[in-house]
Amino acid sequence: MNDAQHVCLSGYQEYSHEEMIRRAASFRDQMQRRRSVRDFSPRPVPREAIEACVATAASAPSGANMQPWHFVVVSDPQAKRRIREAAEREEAALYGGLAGDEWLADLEKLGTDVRKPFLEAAPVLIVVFAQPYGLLPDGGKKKHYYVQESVGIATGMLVTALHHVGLATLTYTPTRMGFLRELLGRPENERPFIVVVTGHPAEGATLPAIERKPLGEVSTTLG
Ligand code: IYR
Repeated sequence: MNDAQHVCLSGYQEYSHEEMIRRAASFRDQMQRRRSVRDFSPRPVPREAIEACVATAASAPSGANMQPWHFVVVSDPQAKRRIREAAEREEAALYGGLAGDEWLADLEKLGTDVRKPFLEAAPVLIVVFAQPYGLLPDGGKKKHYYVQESVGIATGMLVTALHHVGLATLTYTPTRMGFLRELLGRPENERPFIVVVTGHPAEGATLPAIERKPLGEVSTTLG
C-alpha cells in the first residue's frame, strides 16, 4: 500500500480562457524581449531582488524532489576577478584550437572571444552547481535523479525571474568549469553547471544581429 502523506493543493490560481490568452500573450511578449547580454554596467543591483530570484529558481521541479542544486551569488570584486582570470585561461585553450573549426565558425556570428570582461563588470554572478549525488550527514552518498534536467529547469526559471525584474543576463559556460568548485569552496558532490551573469546592461550595449527560429519550425501541434 502507498502510504505517501498528502496535503491539499493550495495557492492554485484559475483564470478564464480570455484571461489565459491575455496573460500568455503578455508573458510571451515580455520574455521575447530577453536577450543574452555581454556588455554590463557596474551599477549595483538590490541583493534582496537577487535572493528572491534565486528562491524562484530553487522552487523548480526536480527528480524525486531531490533539489539537486546549489546557487552561489558572487558580488565580491576579488572573487569576480579570480573567476574572470581562470575563465579566460580556459577560453584561451578553447579559442586556441580545442573548439575545432566548425565550433569556431558557429561562434563567429556572436563575436565572442577569449576576453570575458563581463565577469568583472557585472555586479553579480550566480554560479549554479549541480549535485550528481547528495551527501548524507554520515558522509554517505544519496542518489539523485534527472540532475541535468532538474538543474536546467531551475536555471531557466532563474533567467526568467531575473528578466522579470528588469535585469539582463548571460548564461555563460566556461569551457572547463572545474575551477569554479575550487574557487568557491564547494563540496566534492557538486559540479559547476552554468554561470548566470546579471546586472544592468551597459549604456550603448550592443547585441549580435541574430534571430529566433519561427514557431512553426520549433513546434508541432497534433489534434
Ligand atoms: N565559452 C566560450 C565559447 C562559447 C560557446 C558557446 I556553445 C556559445 O554559445 C558562446 C560562446 C565563450 O563564452 O566565449
